[in-house]
Amino acid sequence: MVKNTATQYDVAIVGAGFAGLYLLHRCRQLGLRARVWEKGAGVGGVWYWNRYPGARCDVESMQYCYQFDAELQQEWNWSERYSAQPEILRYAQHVAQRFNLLDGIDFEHTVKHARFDSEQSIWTLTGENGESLTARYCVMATGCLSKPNWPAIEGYDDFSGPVYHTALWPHEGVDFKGKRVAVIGTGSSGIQSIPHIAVDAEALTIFQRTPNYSVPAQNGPLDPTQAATIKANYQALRDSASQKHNAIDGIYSTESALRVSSEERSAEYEKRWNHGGLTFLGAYGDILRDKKANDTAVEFVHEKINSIVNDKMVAKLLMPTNIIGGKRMCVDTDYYATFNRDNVTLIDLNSQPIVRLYSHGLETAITEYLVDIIVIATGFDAMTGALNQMDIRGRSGIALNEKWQHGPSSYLGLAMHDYPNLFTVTGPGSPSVLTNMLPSIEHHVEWITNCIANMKANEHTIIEAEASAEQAWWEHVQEVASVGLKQTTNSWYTGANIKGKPNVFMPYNGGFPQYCKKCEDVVKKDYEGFVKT
Ligand code: N01
Repeated sequence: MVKNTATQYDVAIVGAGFAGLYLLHRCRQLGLRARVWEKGAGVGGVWYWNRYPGARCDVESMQYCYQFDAELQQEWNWSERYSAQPEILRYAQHVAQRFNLLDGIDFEHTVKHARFDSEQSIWTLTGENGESLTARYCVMATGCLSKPNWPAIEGYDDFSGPVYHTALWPHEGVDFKGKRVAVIGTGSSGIQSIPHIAVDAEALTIFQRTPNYSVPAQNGPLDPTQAATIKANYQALRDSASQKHNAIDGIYSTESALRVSSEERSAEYEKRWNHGGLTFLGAYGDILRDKKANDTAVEFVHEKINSIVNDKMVAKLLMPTNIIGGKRMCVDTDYYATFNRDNVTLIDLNSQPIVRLYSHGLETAITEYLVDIIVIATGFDAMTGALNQMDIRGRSGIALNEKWQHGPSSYLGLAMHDYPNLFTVTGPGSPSVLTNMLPSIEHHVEWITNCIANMKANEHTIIEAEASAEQAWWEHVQEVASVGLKQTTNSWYTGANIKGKPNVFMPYNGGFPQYCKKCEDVVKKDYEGFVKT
């Protein structure tokens, strides 16, 4: 018999990652009754699932954490400049406990359908387990990178060894000692895991389709004096970050790479390479605007790869030829140096595509590779994947994935016309993945919960984005995306990594400050672009 535990809540929240946790806390602070459904058996979202060796954040720990609670900010101590996954997961677990959130979450609850009943103005979530949850509002806190992308390779069932996706890593870990391992994919997940697997495995073969740009993290223990200095004036760091295009504090030059001498430019790139991290691209203001400026950064990174990797044929294969910063740049520890190890081999899939998996390994167009373990590091169906895999139906009963069949559209990345009382945290059309996710999440959570509280206070029951507002915003998202070089590269930002996915630049590239200002203006004008009843 199907168990029906239908209960009336103000807010149904899907996902218990950083967005879902803060949503639940904020709802409770505002006196809203909320319930979270989470697919995993614990909190942490992306940090719950992505447990592969070497997984760590590419935004510095002192910035990649919540700022909504001053005491939490002061009491938590990060051990490294860039935290590793286990520590970030412990932080999420700490937050859940500290704010007594666990009793508001149903774990191992995967949403199958979400339906809006126009007559009663109620959302009903139905789980894969047959349970249901009803609420006036529904907030999708399902993450931008949460639906793993499995490459369409023949023969998964034929392979006799284990196959692990980096985004679905076993909790007990994987023992690579004495094993022959294949890694498919050289994005951030591959680039972070490869140096670790190489140390343990007997032999590691890396199957690369496209090389990626990676800069060293220059990670290390977090200097306690530096952490104390930040904590003494945390707000200044947060305020400064909120004024940055990507919501990450750092030094970003507005100068042109082409207006300085090549010696000066090299010195600047060298300084940033040695400093480590994503702010490498902040060396000049036109790297992502002008191809010639971009070429100067490309040349520098190519030279670095060439200087690190001993085998010059391998070095050449590792040099990306597309623009730098088109795809999300990777931040690594010892990635390029790993190719100097005797037990590591790089295979270029352009010259020998994978044909199939067979019982003892991988077969390419040229030969067979005997392996014991296969690691799939092929990324995600980003931004829309997690939403589209649920059957979400709004006022007129049209499924969201049908509305989005030619690409997503939204109003502010927060709401969609025809889906009243439904909100998305860091949805397509918001800065999300182009920013530090934590401040973007906090911004959305506060905007959404304030909106719901405002609705209740004014005795409204329905809020829905106007079709015209959604269209105008989406045109703006595309207009902003068309400026500069970023959209010229095929990437998961554009959906190009998923076969058949519409090619649309999904995140908002107008910058975090401009975006926040727009959201603030909408509220000031009594939720301009929304209809409330
Ligand atoms: O995924 P990706 P990811 N056969 O899509 C290759 C975040 N993240 O999981 O470029 C063979 O970047 C594909 O090749 P190609 C971060 O935002 C953050 O690594 O399509 N290869 C590519 O090399 C990041 O950007 C951290 O030709 C195939 C790779 O697989 C995002 O997640 C850590 C293939 C996929 O790279 C995604 O990163 C990890 C096929 N059929 C992730 N299909 C941090 O540092 C795909 N590939 C916080």
